[in-house]
Amino acid sequence: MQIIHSPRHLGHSGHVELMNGRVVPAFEKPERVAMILRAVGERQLGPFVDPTAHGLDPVLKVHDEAFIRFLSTAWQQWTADGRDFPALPSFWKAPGMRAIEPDNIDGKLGHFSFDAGCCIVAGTWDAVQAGADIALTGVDLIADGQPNAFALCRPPGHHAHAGTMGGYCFVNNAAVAAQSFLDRGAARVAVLDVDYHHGNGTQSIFYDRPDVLVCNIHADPMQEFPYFLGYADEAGQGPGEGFNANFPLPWGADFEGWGAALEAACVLVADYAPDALIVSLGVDTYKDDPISQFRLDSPDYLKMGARIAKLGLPTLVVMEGGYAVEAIGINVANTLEGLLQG
Ligand code: SP5
Ligand code: ZN
Repeated sequence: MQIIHSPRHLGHSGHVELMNGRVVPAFEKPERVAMILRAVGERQLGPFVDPTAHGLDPVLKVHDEAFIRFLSTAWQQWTADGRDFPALPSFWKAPGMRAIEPDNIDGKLGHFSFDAGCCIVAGTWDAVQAGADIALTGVDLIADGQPNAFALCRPPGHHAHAGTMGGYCFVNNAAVAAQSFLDRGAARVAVLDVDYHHGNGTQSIFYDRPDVLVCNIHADPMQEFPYFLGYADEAGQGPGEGFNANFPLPWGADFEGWGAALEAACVLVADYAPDALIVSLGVDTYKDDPISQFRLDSPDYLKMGARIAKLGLPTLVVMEGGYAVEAIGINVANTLEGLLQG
């Protein structure tokens, strides 16, 4: 399986997040990629491939222009105000306020975010652009005939909406890839999001469209981030009705409960008969993940990969979350191995 990655993610480092009322070192850190590279290398799941530059046009097909302009200039504006430390939002608009993009950088940070999980540093925008190129290169490989590919994106993407960052995510790599498959001739694309957290951004981007089926298996938002999306009754709207499916599970879910949800999601994907499948792969479902409450164990990821392989679809795996750095490599490698061996 071709594994697409870039060292440019390293520029997004040394950042912080707001967690349980405190500013702490970000859980989403560069070591995650190092550990994944080491594990997939040792298991010889490669070859490794560099991304090719695709520019911003494919990103702008799913994201608002003003949001992308903000991302590309935020660090410059933050430092122009004399701040030489990482940028975090601390103000948000409530319902009843106006959806205006203020001139002030603190106003912009609030306008374009839904939490204080998306810290911006000097190298963030370059890392984000590299991530989108990694996903788009994966689409190219599959469109050119590869049966599958692994886009080792960092930072992750599935919480990013068309015009909003959050949950460590800036550009929605999986959504950019799904749109690119369509633009390259696919009639239908399915996204199967197995990250512990609901992929609110991906759901939102495709919510009123029938050409992308979005299935999410995740912690119940009644208990867990992102809290305000990801409930079982969200089925899509307008022409998109019936093309969104959520499988919220309680804290403590192990592979028995989780695997049953995967089975149900796979049936939906198979019935949809897409031309390509995108797996938003977060391994924060792991039992020792520091911010999550599911109980999957490392061998379960082999079963996960094997079940997805049984769909027999061209499959692009896009990296999302997973914060137990010591196990992230094994868990990702197991998923890919399961996928390869069926
Ligand atoms: C891509 C991805 O996995 N993003 C996740 C962002 C989660 N951010 C909020 C997590 C809140 C967790 N609260 C529990 C604290 C445990 N000490
Ligand atoms: Zn997650």
